[in-house]
Amino acid sequence: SSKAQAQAKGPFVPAQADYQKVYDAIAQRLADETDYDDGSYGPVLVRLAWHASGTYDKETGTGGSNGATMRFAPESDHGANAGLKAARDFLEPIKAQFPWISYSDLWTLGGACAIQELSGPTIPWRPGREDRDVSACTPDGRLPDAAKDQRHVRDIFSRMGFDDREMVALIGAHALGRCHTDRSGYDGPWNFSPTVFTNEFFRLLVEEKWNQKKWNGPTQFTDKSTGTLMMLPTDMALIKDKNFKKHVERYAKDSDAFFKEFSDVFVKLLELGVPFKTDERFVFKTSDSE
Ligand code: HIF
Repeated sequence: SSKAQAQAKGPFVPAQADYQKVYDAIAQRLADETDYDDGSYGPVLVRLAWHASGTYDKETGTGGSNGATMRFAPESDHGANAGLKAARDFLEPIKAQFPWISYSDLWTLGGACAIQELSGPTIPWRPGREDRDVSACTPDGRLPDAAKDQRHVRDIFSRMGFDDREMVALIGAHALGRCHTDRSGYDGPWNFSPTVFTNEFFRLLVEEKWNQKKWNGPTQFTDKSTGTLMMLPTDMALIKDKNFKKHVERYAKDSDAFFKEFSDVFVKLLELGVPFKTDERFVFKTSDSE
């Protein structure tokens, strides 16, 4: 029919199955490329998705994952983004394989995929971000400074539109990955399974005794039992502040509540400021369910 012909000639409109192919390609590359850090690029992909999104400012509507402006200096050179080239480069072969996907969709899909592949909750994901040019780069200073306290955590995350409960849920993602002295100056992982998404961050925060680390680096905290784990000053702020602490205690005891509330707030983070044309979110199958 003429309708079918018009559709055939029109631009390629990807469907859920096409995005699942992108998910599968990222998951496969995660499984293949184990010679990195603790054996997975997953944590740094989560960090890329978050730093792409966490520049959002609700007052001006600027920043957020739409645009993928971290491809460009000055944003790529902002101190907070040190080390994220590893994540951007990891995704380049995926972009080459699926040139129709925008970088901004790809980076956020990469974060959602990593969380799911590292045994975390399902992260329903929505397409529709469009890449923007260097003029859309956000100013330095929008991402949090780990050396600061609860006031700063509240300032930064309320600028994005999150409440206390959502802030605590989000920060549970520090169960994943580690700090690198050549990136942030901090050193070490938050728990013993940095490539598995768990509520361990919260359990350790309440159950361990955390002492200031004696070293020449920036102020960070270390667990009394083994001296091998770490907490940032902003992580410690979650137990210094009683409104934060009640959620830390709840998530430490109730992994299901953490998974559910984390998923909701991470979905919200990845969508901040994006002018979506569709309400439909896709739930991707993980590699072990296929
Ligand atoms: Fe992180 N975060 N984050 N973070 N982050 C680091 C690493 C990771 C903050 C600081 C740091 C979130 C919030 C905050 C991840 C994910 C998320 C590092 C170490 C620092 C300093 C970087 C390095 O040296 O490589 C601060 C101050 C935050 C606000 C309190 C989010 C909630 C937890 C939003 C989030 O999702 C991940 C994953 C990593 C590990 C990266 C890696 O390469 O392993």
